[in-house]
Amino acid sequence: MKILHTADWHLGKHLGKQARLAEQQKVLEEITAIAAAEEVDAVLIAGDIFDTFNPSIEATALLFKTLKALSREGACAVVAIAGNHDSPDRIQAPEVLARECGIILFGYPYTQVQPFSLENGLAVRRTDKGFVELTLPNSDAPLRLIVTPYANEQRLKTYLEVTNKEAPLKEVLQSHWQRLADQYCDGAGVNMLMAHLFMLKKGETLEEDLEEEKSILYVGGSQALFSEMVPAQLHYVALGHLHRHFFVDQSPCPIAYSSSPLAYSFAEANQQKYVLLIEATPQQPVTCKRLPLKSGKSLQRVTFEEVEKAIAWLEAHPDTWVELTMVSDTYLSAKDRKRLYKAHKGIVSLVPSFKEGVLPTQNAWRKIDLTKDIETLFVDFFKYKNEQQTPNKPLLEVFKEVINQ
Ligand SMILES: [Mn+2]
Repeated sequence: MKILHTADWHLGKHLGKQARLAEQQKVLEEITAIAAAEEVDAVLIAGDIFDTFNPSIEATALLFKTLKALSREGACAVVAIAGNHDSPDRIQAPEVLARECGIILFGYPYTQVQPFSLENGLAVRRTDKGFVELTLPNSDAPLRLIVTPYANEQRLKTYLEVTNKEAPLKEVLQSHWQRLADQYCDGAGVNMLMAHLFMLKKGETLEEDLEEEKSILYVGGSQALFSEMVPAQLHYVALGHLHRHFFVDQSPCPIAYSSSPLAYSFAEANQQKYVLLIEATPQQPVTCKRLPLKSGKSLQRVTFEEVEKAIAWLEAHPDTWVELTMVSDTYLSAKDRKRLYKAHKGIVSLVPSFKEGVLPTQNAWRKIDLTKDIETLFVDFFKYKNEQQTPNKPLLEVFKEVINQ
């Protein structure tokens, strides 16, 4: 059987103030075309489907349209799980309608879907909390999926009914996965795990991106888990969370991050994005093919001293997102700012920087005015940390709530 693995779509995500929905639509069409051309039997979407808990109608419509297209009228099973950016309820709510198309949605690690079968032969026969066994129309062997959407440590332990709250998350998840694997994953089928979490090979660390990814790695106490926790019965582990493609380990089976379909921050500017195509047969090692994605604008960080040279570069590279740094020994005039913005529609941020010697350091220039009220300071900090994106209303409400306590 053929399985397509993708993750981290982040539908509705902005880069600074710039919307990416048009690019997202294009790249999802590209992924849908690949899935159709390869006639895959199942598509696994490993979390962070939306970028926020309250996605727009446009982002939601794009998701539903894409899931429907991927399912090819039920010829292909589509399984999607919630990531840390998703509202689990929102991901799971359309489940009853989705299953009519062979689409299965998991909001929580303890979600148990109801068995069903479609006329063409696609069926869910055995289910458990965080587990589903699929019968696929064009495959003799069943596909067993252990499914772990994102949840923070406390919730995960509550869901899994762990009585010892001090037990390390690693042990809790490992025994949960092992129990499901021992109960359902025998040699008669293809057995996989899909999860939204941070996993590494023991003894290895992330080589790069750490600064940019730190915020998503440690939020909610979801510390790194290790590949040694993966049950030996599995053929493949489809991960989401980190936006760069890599194989975490080849043991006990290939364990991979597929990558996000688009570069979503300047730290990802030079990453080739992929979907992964897995061919699997019971009791055989899988083969994994990386299929590079071509859609999406490139992201470029550039630095200039002269406004004229910057404008010439901008005009020569219209189809990119740009972080432009202008180095000068004086402030950038309003007139020059206007000319730069006029020369290019994709400037995400324009960073004024002083020549060395003019001011001691850039940090000195970026002085924080502590006379401002706490909410303004929070907004400034949030923008600084999130590429100039302003915090949304729900987040501000939570912030106020916390401050008031
Ligand atoms: Mn994530």
